Amino acid sequence: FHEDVKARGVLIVVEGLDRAGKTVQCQLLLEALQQRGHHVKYIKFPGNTTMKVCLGWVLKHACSDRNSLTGKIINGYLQGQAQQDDHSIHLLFSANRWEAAQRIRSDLSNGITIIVDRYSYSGAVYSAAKENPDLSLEWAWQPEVGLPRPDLLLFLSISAEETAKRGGYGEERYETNAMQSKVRHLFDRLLSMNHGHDIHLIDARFPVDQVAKDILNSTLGHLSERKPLETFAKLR
Ligand code: 2DT
Repeated sequence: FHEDVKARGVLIVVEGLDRAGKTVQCQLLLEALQQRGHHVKYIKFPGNTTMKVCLGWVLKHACSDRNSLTGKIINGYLQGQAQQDDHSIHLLFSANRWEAAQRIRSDLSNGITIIVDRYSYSGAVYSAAKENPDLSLEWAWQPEVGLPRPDLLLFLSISAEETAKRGGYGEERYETNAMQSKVRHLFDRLLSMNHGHDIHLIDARFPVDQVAKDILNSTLGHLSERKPLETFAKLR
């Protein structure tokens, strides 16, 4: 007896430094997949921040709860309006993902593919980049263990120097050269520890259209995902 189970959606995460082009590329990927008849959603973490890029588009498509408790606190922190202990804010960023986890699972099981703009990888590396001696990358990863693990991680690869050339950073807490260089280094370390993961490095120095093409090519091969959704494990 062969039950005709509806294929689940695919969990796609887009990561990279500030100004690597994540949000624009998420938008282009969403449109390209929709044109091919896929049911696709876009979500972004943290769920409640000032949307600098294509504001209207993000507001229309983002389904994460912009008024969640953690979202509001995170927003105030990123804008420099409130100070937070490094560990405490770290756990709130993680809680912001846990708030969405059930929704992600149910959407995927209903056949909806989800494009996620930043996820646990940003969560771990931005906190570890603060170089607080009590907040290692391993410590920072721990609260992510058990969250849905993406089927595909698209890492928009670009150096901190090159992102700086894309225009002055805004007002947000982490938008400095020194911070971005540490973040880049830690992304490399974290990705190298995620053994067995389907990571695609996308050269984000190219023009938008070229990057979009590379992303679509990397994605198309993953759209018939049928293995069960996995969860994040401890770092090895
Ligand atoms: P955007 O500029 O993409 O809105 O990101 N960050 C993000 C963390 O420190 N921890 C996290 O868990 C996540 C998802 C990266 C806002 C900033 O928040 C940082 C940049």
